[in-house]
Amino acid sequence: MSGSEAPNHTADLVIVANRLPVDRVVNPDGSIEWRRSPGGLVTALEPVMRANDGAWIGWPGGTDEDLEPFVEDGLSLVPVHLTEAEVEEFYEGFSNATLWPLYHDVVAKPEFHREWFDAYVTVNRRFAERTADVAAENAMVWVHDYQLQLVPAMLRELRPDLRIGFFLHIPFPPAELFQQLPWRRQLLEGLLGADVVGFQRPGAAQNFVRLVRQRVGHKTHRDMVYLPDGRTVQAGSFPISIDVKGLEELAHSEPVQQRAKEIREQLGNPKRVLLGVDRLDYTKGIRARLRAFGELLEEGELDVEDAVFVQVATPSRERVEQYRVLRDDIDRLVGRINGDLGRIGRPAISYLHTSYPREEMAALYRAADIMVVTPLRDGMNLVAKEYVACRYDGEGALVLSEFAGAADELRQAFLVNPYDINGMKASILEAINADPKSLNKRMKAMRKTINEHDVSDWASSFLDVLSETKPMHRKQLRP
Ligand code: GDG
Repeated sequence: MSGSEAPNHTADLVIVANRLPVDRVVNPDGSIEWRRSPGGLVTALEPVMRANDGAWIGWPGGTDEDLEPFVEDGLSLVPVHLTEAEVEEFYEGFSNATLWPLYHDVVAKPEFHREWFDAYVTVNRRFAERTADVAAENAMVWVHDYQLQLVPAMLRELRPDLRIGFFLHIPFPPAELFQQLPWRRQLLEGLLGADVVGFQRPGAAQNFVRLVRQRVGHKTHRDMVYLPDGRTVQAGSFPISIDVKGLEELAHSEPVQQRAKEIREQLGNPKRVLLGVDRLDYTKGIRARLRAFGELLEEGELDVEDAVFVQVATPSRERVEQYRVLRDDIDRLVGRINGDLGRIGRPAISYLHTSYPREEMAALYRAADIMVVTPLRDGMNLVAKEYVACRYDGEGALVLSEFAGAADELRQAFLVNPYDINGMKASILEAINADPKSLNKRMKAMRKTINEHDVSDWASSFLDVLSETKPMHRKQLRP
C-alpha cells in the first residue's frame, strides 16, 4: 500500500485504538517524520500484523491535517482525524473526565455533559466507518479501550461478516458505580457488538455480565451473554503483560548498568533508593505514597542520609482540569516534605516531572532497591511488571497496591491498601528491613510468573479465543 492509496477491504487483522502507534516528529528542517511510540502493545502485535496484512486505525495526535493512510516501517497505518472541538469533548471530556474517573472507583468526580457524549458518538462512528473500509471480508478486528466502546456495535451494523474483539485496558466498575452514567445502556450495547469482550481481571468481566443481565435484560450464563438474535458474546479476563525479554535485555546492557550506578552516585549513594514511576494521574496514589514516606522520615524511622525517594511523574492530560489541580497538589506536597525534612544536598524526594527514554527507565529500575506502586485503582499497572523484569539479579522489593490488576499475579509483592497510610508505612519499612534471602525468594517467584506470560502470550490468547468464535467464520489467522 503506498502513501496515497486507500486501503479498501484488504486487511485480515485490524487493530483499532485511540492512538496510532507512532508519534509525529517535525525535524529542524521542517520535514515530518514518524517515530514508533514505545509500548508493549505494538511490540506484541507487530509479528501477527505483518503475517496477516494487518492495519492499525487510530488518531495520529494533533488536529491540523486530515492525513491519508500510510505505511511506516512495514505497518499500514490509517489515521482518523479529530477536530480541536472533538479533542476537547470526545477525548479530554467524555473519555478522560467522565469515563476515566467513573471506571476508577470515582476517585475523582466524573463530569456528565450531554454534548461530550454526542462527540463520543460522532468520533466512535468515524472509527467504525474507517474500520469498515479497511477490513477484508471475514477479517478479525480488535478494538481497544474505553475511548471506543461504541465501535463494536457500530461496526457490526456496517460489517456483519467481521469477527470483532474488544479489550478494556482499565477497570470495569461494579454496577453500583456504572449505573450513574446517563448513557449506561448505550455503552453496554456498544460493547455487545463484539464477539469477545476482554478485561484485565475476572471481577471486571463479572461486573460487565451482571450489568448486561440487569440493564439490558439479556440471558447470561457465567461469562457468556445470549442475545435474542442467536448471537453469543463471550466476556473474559486476559491480563496484559510486557515484553519481558526485550526489557530484560535492555536492563542487562552495559550502558544501562553503568547509568544505574551513576544514578545512585548522583543521589549520594544512599543505603536505600525508593522509586515511583507513574503518569501524573490521580488514580496512581502518588500523594498517599509520598505522605507515607514523609511521615517515616518525620518519625525518625528513616533518615534522609540513608534513604531517598525518586518519583518520576510523566506529564499527562495537562489540559484536563483535575490533572492541573493534581499537579499543583503534588508540587506543594513535595515542596513541603523537602522543605521540612531535607538537608543541604539531601532532598527527601527527588521529584522529576518529565518523561524519559526507555534506557533511563530501565536504569532507574536497576538503581532502585524498593519500587513503590500504590494506585488507588489500576487496570493492570505495567510499571510493577517492568520492575520485576529488570531485576535479573533477584534483588529488590516491590510494594504493590491490592487495587492494581497486577496484584492478582504478583502475589509475592508487599501488598498494601493504598488508602491505609499506616499500613503502607509498615509495608515500606518491612520491605526496607527484609532479609535479602527472603527478598530473593519473592523476586524469583514473581519473575517466574511474568516469564510465563509475556505480552505476546496475552495477544495470542485473546486472538485465539476470538478466532474460535462463530464457527461460520472459517478464515484463520496465520501464526
Ligand atoms: C493503562 C492502564 C494498564 C511512564 N513514564 C515513562 C514511561 N512510562 C511507561 C511505563 C509503562 C507505561 O508508561 C505506563 O503503563 P501503566 O500500566 O503503568 O499505566 P497507564 O498508562 O495508566 O496504562 C493500566 C495499561 O493501560 C496497559 O493495559 O496496565 O492499568 O491504566 O510502560 O514504563 N516510559 C518512558 N518514559 C517515561 O517517562 N519511556
